[in-house]
Amino acid sequence: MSAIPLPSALVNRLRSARRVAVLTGAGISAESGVPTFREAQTGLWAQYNPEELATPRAFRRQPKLVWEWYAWRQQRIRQAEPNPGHQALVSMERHIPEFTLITQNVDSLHRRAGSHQILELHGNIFRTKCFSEDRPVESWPDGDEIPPRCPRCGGLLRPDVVWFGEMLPATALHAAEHAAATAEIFFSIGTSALVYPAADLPLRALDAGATVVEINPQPTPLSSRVTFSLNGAAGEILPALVAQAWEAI
Ligand code: BJW
Repeated sequence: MSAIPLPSALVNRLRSARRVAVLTGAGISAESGVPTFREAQTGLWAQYNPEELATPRAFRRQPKLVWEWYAWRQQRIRQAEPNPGHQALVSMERHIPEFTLITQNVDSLHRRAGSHQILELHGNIFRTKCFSEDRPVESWPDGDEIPPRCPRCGGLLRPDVVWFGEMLPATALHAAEHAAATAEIFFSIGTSALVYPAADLPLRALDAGATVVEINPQPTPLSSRVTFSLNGAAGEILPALVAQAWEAI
């Protein structure tokens, strides 16, 4: 795996770096079998555009449809296991004194892999909250109604994720912005870099003078601006990078 050729300037910079921030997107979980956000849906869901389901408007109009879409995705994620890309980031965290992992993913795979410092910008698919009160709800009585109702106020329950037009969790976003503005190396991994404010983070890091590295098999709006654009799968490039930085010494 470490035979993958990587720029030696990047390997050397990573080996001596003290502050590193990493932004991940759906692409890092693709090799675990979790479909990326914008890839074609399969089966029953093929007719729906994910960007049109992940909005408060869609939930208001068709709460059952949206709840069932998330239930289907939860089931697919439960069957998935973290892959070598997630595991390489666990290893990187051990080597870097100030390491921040910022994820747009809602799938908990970084946590399941063993990463510790994780900022979840778009929430988590395994948490639930009340659509009316915007408060977390951990349990509710069994019943036939879909979605179930909030045991406190009777409002509809929804997944605790961030939909288009909604604010990101302020504490996580501020911490991510700080990490981007102070990192020596910033990685943008497996994200189409289309969704804001997450897509601003690598640009902030560039403005602050960081080395910015993109890992993606496809070009994105960020590709032409980064210091190193590594064209390939996260599950192959990240383990090779970690091996060349720390195991090959
Ligand atoms: C691999 C790989 C492998 C494959 N290895 N790579 C500024 C300008 C324009 C618009 C806006 C703006 N600021 C805000 C907006 C509006 C909006 C927005 O960004 N719209 C854009 C679409 C234009 N943003 C918002 O509404 C955000 N809220 C906000 O800004 O609040 C303030 C505000 C409110 C109202 C008005 C103005 C401001 C909220 C955004 C919430 C996003 N939520 C979602 C859903 C989460 C729940 C769920 O999962 O259902 O988050 S949308 C979806 O996109 C999901 C993802 O986290 C996110 C990013 O997607 P990601 O991860 O990049 O996935 P993909 O599928 O797009 O890409 C996968 C990539 O992997 C590809 O590039 C592949 O090539 C690659 N890949 N295999 C490495 N093996």
